[in-house]
Amino acid sequence: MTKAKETEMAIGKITPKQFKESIIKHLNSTFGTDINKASKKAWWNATSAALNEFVYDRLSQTQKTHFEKDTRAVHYFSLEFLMGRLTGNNLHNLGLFETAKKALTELDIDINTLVDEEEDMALGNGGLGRLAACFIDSLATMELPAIGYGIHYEHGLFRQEFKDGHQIERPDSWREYGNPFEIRRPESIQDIPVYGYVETKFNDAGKVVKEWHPGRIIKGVPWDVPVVGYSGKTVNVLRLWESRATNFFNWDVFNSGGYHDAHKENVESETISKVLYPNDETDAGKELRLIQQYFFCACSLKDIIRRYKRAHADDWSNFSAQVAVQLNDTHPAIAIPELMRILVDRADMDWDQAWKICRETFSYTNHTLLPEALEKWSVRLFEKVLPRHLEIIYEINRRFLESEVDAKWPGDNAIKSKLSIIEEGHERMVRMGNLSVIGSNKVNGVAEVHSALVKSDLFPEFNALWTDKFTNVTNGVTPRRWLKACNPALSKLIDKTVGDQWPTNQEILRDLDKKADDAKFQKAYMDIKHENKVALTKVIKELTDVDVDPSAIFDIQIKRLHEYKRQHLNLLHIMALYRRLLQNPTMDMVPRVFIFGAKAAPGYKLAKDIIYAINKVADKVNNDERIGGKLKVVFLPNYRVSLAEKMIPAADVSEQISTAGKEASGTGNMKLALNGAITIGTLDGANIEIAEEVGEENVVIFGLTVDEVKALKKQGYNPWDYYYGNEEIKAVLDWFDTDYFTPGKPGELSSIKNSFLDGGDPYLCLADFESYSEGQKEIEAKYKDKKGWARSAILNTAYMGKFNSDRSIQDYVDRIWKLKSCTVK
Ligand code: 26V
Repeated sequence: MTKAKETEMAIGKITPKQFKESIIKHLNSTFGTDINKASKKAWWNATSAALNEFVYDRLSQTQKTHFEKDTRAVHYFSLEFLMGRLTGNNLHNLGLFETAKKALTELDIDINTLVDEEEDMALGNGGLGRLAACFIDSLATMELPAIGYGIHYEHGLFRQEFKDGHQIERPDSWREYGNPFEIRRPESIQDIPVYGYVETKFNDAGKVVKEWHPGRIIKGVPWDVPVVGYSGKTVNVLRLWESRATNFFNWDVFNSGGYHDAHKENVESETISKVLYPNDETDAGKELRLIQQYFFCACSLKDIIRRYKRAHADDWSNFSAQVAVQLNDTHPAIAIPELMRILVDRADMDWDQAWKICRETFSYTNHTLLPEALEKWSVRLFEKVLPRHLEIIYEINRRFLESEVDAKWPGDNAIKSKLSIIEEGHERMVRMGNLSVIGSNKVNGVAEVHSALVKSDLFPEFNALWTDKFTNVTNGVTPRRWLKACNPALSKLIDKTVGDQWPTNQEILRDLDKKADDAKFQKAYMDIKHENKVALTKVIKELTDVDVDPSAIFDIQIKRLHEYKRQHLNLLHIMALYRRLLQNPTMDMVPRVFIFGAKAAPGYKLAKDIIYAINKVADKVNNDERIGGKLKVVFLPNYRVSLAEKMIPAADVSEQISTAGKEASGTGNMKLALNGAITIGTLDGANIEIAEEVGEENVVIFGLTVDEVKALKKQGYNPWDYYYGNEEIKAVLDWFDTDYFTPGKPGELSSIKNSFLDGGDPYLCLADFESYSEGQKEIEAKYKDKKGWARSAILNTAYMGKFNSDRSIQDYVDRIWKLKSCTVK
């Protein structure tokens, strides 16, 4: 019998009673407590330990099989992995959730309370990091050999609190009391050089060689987080690097009396993996961020090469056949010159051969077109931190411009300066996007429209040079976490209706369309939605002390706070509704609760002002008896994966209202639609593909298209025209200048009005307002038709198969990685 079969049987056979005994055993002998005095944390730890017995078994079996078969693998390099909680997910993926639930019930413990003990692993900012987490779930589920590589941050994304409506950032200490889902691997520590200078020498054969004399060595300690595929056959790893000082003290400095200097260097080395950087516009901490990027890429490449050499010794000829590296945005682009350095300086390979290997190894995913988000590093900083890499980048650039660019556009200096990795200007900069494109085998965007814009607007000349390099892989989300685990009631109804195979074959959900008009099924589906809303109502009360009515429309906008995502357009419409209600208190309106969740980057002033404004409007609206509870507004603090899991199943309406051309894809849009929320959205990112899949009658599309946005900007957009041209817009904007929402403090919200008018309304909120407002009326009209709404909601769940991250991964496999699955015995 195969090991896999054995484990499957062991998992299948374990009874709640045995699981219960295992929990008690761990409570006693692993955590030194007992059932009478165990704390909540101890119960959670013991349950996790019982679960890990199965995880570790499959982990070692997976590693053994991959090693024996010497499989080609993909290495997903990402500065962010927004994993969320793992207990529930791992139980579900191993098929142990119901068993554990029963075991815990016998111990008088509610499994939902227990899993709430776990801190989120919030090692990411938002969409990009959560995508990486969905992708590694899919890779393991599809039995593909894969490793995620990233940083073991001590502090993840900050915890958000509100103080009088203002965002306050607090440190996130997710592993302060330990984390049962990570294993430290001191046997695989790496030493990483930084700073210093480069010496040019001649070797014995008279060839010029470069020797880098680093100024400091940092130790990289790996932590492995098991990634359990659905059904538990393959368990891959996410390997996260923690930085440590090489020696606890620099003894020479210490002995000569420089205790503080010696200590300082240690602290600096250990600072590297201390904290995740929030998306921010400030320059603060730039040097540390560059070192973070290099640190984890260098550790990971050494780790990959060590593994490769175990099977291939010093023969590099199979390297790119065995190793695919996916760069999650440009953050890990430094891996390209690092691999060149290893091959040319250390392995003594000639440049062309090394370059060929590099280009075959790397591929790059672009996740944004926003100019301010495109990474550039000053040459000066590069020279200080990574002097040898700068030289290598110059050489990559020289060869590229002199051969490839000049061959296509002879003598065209304008094109050369545009395609150069080095940007000339008052301060010379290294363009990480250009480096990524030049050093990669494939470049992809994350939704059809975005990938088209990557080609036409961001990299048109590169696309002319290498048409085949550019491709699209539309994002997806894992239905295991984002339907099965977070919405158990709906999942059970689906199991009953179309069978339980949909978590690995989401196309099966399509069969639900047969039930879309079935009154009994509609009732069952909408009853579940109602129960989920009741559950969220309790969360809202706990977090904000606001009472909301679960029979109102739950209208949800959850995502990072950014002007391009236009939470402030949502706010304008809320204020307009409020004003309409004040003018006509008997107005016929379906009660609506507008629910927000969003963190603003700590240095992003206007984003924080928008949070404050929403909170202040919420205070006023929620306590205004004149409007009879028809309108409520709540902003839930500390939006994160585990809170998303409670909000998404309860959503009726999904707000996806970015300015067309700005949201690369979005993935929250997919999660919400999958759980039966109707999208109100612009033709942007994956919204376009969602509308295609679920059908135009099951979404509400509004606003300018990408081409219309471009045309309007070209013609000269003037927000004042809308201010003077629309009485409602004018009244709402003028409201910001009064003290209506901030009693005694007029002007506190004026920065929002100013951004729309003097600020030029860069994201065209005023231009889209009317169309948005009409779209909201359409939502309301649809909602009034109970049967029509239920039908639309069901069809959203049914037709979201395309947005399963398994499909995305299959596209990567077919178009980019050329990877084969591997059955683990
Ligand atoms: C970065 C920055 C940094 C500077 C200040 C402004 C700013 C704004 C946005 C970003 C995001 C960078 C990359 C990113 O997270 N992109 C997101 O990737 C998701 C997964 O592909 C995708 O669904 C989102 O649409 C996209 O915004």
